[in-house]
Amino acid sequence: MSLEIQLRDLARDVAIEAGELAVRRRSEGVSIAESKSSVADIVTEADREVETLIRGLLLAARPGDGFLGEESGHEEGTTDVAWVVDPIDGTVNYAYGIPQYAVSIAAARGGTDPLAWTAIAGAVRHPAFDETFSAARGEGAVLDSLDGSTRLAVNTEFPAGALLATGFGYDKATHDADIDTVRRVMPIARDVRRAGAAALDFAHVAAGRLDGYFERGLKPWDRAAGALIVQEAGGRILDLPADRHGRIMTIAGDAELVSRIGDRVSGITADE
Ligand code: LIP
Repeated sequence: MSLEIQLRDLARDVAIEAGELAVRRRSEGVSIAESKSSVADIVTEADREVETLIRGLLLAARPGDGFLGEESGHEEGTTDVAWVVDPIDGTVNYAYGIPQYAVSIAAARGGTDPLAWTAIAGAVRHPAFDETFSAARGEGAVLDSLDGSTRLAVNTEFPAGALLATGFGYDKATHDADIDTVRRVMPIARDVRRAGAAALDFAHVAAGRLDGYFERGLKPWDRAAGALIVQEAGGRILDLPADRHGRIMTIAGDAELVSRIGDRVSGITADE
């Protein structure tokens, strides 16, 4: 069994166990531990507890691996594998009781700078729906659910326009620019969804439930697993240069659609 498949299976198993803890804590009531970049950017006690569980399980299975978690930061390892983890992606949904949140776990390679890492395996667990999306580089992407295991493929045909997802950052100062981006992209969309969890947006693009996704300012843990799953489902990930707020635009989906969205976001295509 290849290393990529071993890492995928480990990520999947740990994400399932972590998701069960997140669901239990949600049913017991959620407490906000603190705000981070802004009063809207919250972390719950469950975020921290779930990340601690994930870290413990991964490093027990693979001592010496590196770790980058949204809540605990970066710890360099002694192997050439590092884990990139968002314990609860969609934290605001989780805090409000909206069942659109995911556990995102990716295994990456690439030295000491997390921004240079390349994901080689990953899993996105949607515990409220009992769905696990996963991929190993070069091995395709799959969805495991009550319906069994299904290979994933991005949509390539959208005659009525593309069903797109996007998201907005916690910094209110960036919202005008984000709304302007949506306006630029709308001529090629049939509609837009804003579900509040990047990892699920990527996973749903890979599963063909969305045609494309774009968002500025994603963190490595928001995107590491989901972007690989899109790529292994035949899609493309395009990163555009940072805007005046220092936020890179990430676009996911069928290669031709991604290029069209990128042209509009960049202002290359005039508004119709
Ligand atoms: C969230 C992302 C979402 C984005 C939110 C936030 P978090 O991550 O998944 O796509 O729009 O602003 O960044 O904070 O829930 O881990």
